[in-house]
Amino acid sequence: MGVSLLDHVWKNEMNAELLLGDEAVAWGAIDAGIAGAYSYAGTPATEIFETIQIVAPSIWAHWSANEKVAYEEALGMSYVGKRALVSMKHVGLNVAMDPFMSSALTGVVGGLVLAVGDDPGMHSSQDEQDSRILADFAKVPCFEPSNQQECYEMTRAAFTLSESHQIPVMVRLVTRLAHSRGLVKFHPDERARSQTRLPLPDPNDWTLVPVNARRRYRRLLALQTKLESASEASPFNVLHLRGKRGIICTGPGYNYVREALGSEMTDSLLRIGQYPMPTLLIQQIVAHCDEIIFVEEGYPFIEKRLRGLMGVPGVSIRGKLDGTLPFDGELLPESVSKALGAPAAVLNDINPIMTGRPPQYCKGCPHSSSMNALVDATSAYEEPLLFSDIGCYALGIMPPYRSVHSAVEMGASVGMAHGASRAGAHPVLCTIGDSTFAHSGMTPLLGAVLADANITVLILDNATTAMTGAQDSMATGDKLLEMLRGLGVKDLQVIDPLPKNHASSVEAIRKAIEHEGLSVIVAQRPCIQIKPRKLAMTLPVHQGEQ
Ligand SMILES: Cc1ncc(C[n+]2csc(CCOP(=O)(O)OP(=O)(O)O)c2C)c(N)n1
Repeated sequence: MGVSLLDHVWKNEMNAELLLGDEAVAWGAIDAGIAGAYSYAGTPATEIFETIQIVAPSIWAHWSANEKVAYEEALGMSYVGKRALVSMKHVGLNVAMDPFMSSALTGVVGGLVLAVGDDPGMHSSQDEQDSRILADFAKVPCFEPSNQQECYEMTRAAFTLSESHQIPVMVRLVTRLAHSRGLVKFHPDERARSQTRLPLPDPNDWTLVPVNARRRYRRLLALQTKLESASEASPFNVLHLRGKRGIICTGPGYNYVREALGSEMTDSLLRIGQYPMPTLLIQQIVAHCDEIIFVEEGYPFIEKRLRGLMGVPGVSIRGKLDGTLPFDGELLPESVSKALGAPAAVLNDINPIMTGRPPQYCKGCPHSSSMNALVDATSAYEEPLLFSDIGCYALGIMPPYRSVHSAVEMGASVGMAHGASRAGAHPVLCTIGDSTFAHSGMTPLLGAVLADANITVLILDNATTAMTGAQDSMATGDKLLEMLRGLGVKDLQVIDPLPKNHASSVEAIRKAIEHEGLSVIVAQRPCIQIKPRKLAMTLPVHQGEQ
């Protein structure tokens, strides 16, 4: 991510910049007057937070330990009447679901906007999810931009809606939009908002003991009609009644429809950018048409609702559920063109000159030495179990290492190792990075310490969150060793994962395996990418910004 010279030229001449979707969300939040930004890194949402960190130093923006903590910190800021943005990738919202759900009941004071980056096609994720469903599940409104300008506008609108209805609001974007650039015009009229502070709320509204929670849940339910009216009237939900074929599209799907059919489109079109779903608009297009095609990025969220169990008599409903569009992966211009019976989209013929290259450790990566030591230390055993986690080290699944047997979700390795050892497996080892350990490895380790589980935990401390672009890590160096001792770890060794230390690293791992009970080894050596990244982060600050 960076602020290019070109961006500055645009901004100076037209009060506009060429921005990534992520950057546009960040600017929308800055211009809405946030006092704080909270996040834990995760593609494709990382640059939202990083932009705020770089361009707006007066806004509180420090990485949080994980997404749940990020959400709670943002909620605390909202409680005292200031606006806050919290951003994360889709699986991060799984981690933050608990405070997210409860915050729909407490409500908010200062506007609270949750920006979520979904990753259809799994460019950089362990699964595919559609966060609109989680907004619906929590009964909170959601905005879904189609382009970078809307990323900016909708983020601002989300803050207004959040404060006027005292409810958290989601902005959902997808990788294709988060990581591509478009021209964004600014209108920074609300920035002074961060100076003002709204009055504190009634503690009874925020203390979710059953008697209060029931009352607050009824309030949330009563709010739904108002939120639906806001969607019906939203400038982001646009209906054009024309031909008897109707298209209902959302997010970048709208761009592909426009590209396939051109601006002289004869079909009826409903473009949805604000939820809860605008039922009346949907009813109108369905009553007008005898065929509806859904072009949604993600799950067939609206399509499924409309189809229900029985369908709509007299109206053919097409989309992902009948195979008109593929269920998995991203929408593509060519699949949308095909679904609409339009000429195939012209594709940039770039693929033939790009050679496929499997991911691999960087030259000199300390994880590579750790994995080599792990392989040699366990080679004498018939069936060593090598659980791992999410981070660069998961590349140990590749040859020549083959030293990763699982990478399920952040923090899973320690608990899985503990579970497997209880079933009698031996030896059981796990590898986990320093950032992942801080995110969600400490609590399972606490359980393993208390039970003295017969496992070896190898913490690969490269002093950063390398996989997502080298963000700061909270559990590194001596601090990490102190934390481990504080958690009660007794058998603790430190190794320096360099090729020249291979023999002593192997010896340390063997010793840990032979130790009856829990052993922890910390492999301490900074990621070789840290230095270039830190330089890139010192890019010039946007002119005239806070
Ligand atoms: C819940 C969740 N949040 C964020 C991510 C994105 N992510 C993948 S790995 C990772 C952390 C990697 O850091 P670390 O464990 O220190 O390993 P490294 O890459 O530095 O080797 C992050 C933030 C994710 N996959 N899941």
